[in-house]
Amino acid sequence: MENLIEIVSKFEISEKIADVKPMGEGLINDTYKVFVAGSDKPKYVLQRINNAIFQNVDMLMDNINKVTTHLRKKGENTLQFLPAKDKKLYYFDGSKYWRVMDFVPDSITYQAVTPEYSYIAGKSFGEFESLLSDMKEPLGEIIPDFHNIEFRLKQLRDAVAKDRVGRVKEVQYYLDEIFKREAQMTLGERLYREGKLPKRVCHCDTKVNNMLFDKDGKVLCIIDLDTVMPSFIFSDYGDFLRTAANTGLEDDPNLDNIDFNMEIYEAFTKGYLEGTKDFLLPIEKENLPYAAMLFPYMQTVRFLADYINGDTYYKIKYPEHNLVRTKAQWRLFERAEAKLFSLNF
Ligand code: GN1
Ligand code: MG
Repeated sequence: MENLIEIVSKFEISEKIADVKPMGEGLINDTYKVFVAGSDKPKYVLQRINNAIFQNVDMLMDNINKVTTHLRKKGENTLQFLPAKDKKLYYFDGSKYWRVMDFVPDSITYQAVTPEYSYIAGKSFGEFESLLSDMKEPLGEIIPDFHNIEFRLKQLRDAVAKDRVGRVKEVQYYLDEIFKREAQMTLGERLYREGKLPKRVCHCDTKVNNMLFDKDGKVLCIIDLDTVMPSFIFSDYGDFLRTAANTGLEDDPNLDNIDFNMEIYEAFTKGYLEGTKDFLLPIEKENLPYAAMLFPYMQTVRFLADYINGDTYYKIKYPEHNLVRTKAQWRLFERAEAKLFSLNF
């Protein structure tokens, strides 16, 4: 394993680095907290950027820099990255890419929220989109077609056709159920092609744990800005509910734990509509129930494709992990569908 203290020393930091410890639960990057001499609280966050997934690290950090600069100009709290000694916002050690940002002091993350916090989160993510709606400089599409469900279904079909590790036969039930819903679930892309649905600058990874709160429930900062890019607002609305309205875990092995919590859904929607009232179009508003169904659906497709491909994308903790995730996301989709389908279709 690389010497993490040495890596941190490649950045513009004057203090003496005392320790580096693992942090967080992300499925893509590796994250660590950095301690400096004389304090028992973390001072910085070190991240190894997964550059199999984020292949254009210059574009990645350039996007993030544009977003944080824009937010900071408006007086918002946002992530602060430190330059490396060569002034770049990342350090390349010859095989891996690293970045360092300030640790946001006295911040708390949650894996689950109450309706009250869900309302606050809805408002904050709505306002986040609103604050970014007047960005002049275009952002690069860091992962092309990231939330394009037609593309994700195509990737699933390709995975099935190759059946690289012989897993297709055991997941046929899920494949049938997924493709049965294809026409409804690709609605967003059709509306886009018809010119009825816009793309806006979105966060695109609005999981519950990507928001830092203070101890009084105020939102301190929205984090994990890697995927900020143009998308349908459905991305931010739907992906938050995918994690927040789930009464179980994203990878819950006990499907009985999983339900779609309508109280969280309603509180979040209320906050989101308030945060976006300046710009949200009727077509976007009308299709919010669709968005809440789309994200558990899309995540099922993505976990299942990765399982069939032999686990090449998401970090896994045990061999069946992506299958367990697939089943858990599908159960969440079914619950959301049962409660929301008639509101939209
Ligand atoms: C990934 O790395 P993390 O956990 O923030 C993924 C999201 C998925 C999520 C599923 C770049 O996010 O799109 O929704 O896992 N990020 C990328 O938990 O693929
Ligand atoms: Mg994340």
